[in-house]
Amino acid sequence: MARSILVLNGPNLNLLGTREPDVYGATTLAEIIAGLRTRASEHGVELRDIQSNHEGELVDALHDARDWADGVVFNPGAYTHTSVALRDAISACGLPVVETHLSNVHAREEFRHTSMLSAVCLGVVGGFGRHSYSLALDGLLDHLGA
Ligand code: CA2
Repeated sequence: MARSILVLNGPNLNLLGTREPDVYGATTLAEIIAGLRTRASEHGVELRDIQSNHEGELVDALHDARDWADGVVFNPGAYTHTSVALRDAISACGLPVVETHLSNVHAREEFRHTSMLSAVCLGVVGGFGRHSYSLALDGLLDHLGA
């Protein structure tokens, strides 16, 4: 059966490529998603993407993904450091989730050094800019045997 992957992005990531290119790069989210979709299709994998600035919508997206996705590449943005609700949703959905960050959060402010989510994720990728997403996708595809 064909595999499907959700690429989920949290708050402010819709601004990628338009502001703070020194921190987050000059590539837009749409360009990142297009590259991931091409890579996924080479493996016969369908890729859907959702971006939301709202914690509850991200929770809903994880719940809905139970019905159709085999895994999730997830950049939770700042909710990484605060959200028990997203941690519970990741646990509850039972899907392999790769926590993905553009920046190396451990090289930044101390409040970014803690993730509420890493312990319930399959793995964590960060620090490679837009390439973090393709590394996360590759890891997930390998995990799924796709
Ligand atoms: O490095 C990452 O991917 C982060 O998840 C990005 C979050 C930050 O709060 C996390 O600590 C690490 C922030 C996303 C903000 O995205 C912007 C993009 C362009 C311009 C401004 C913000």
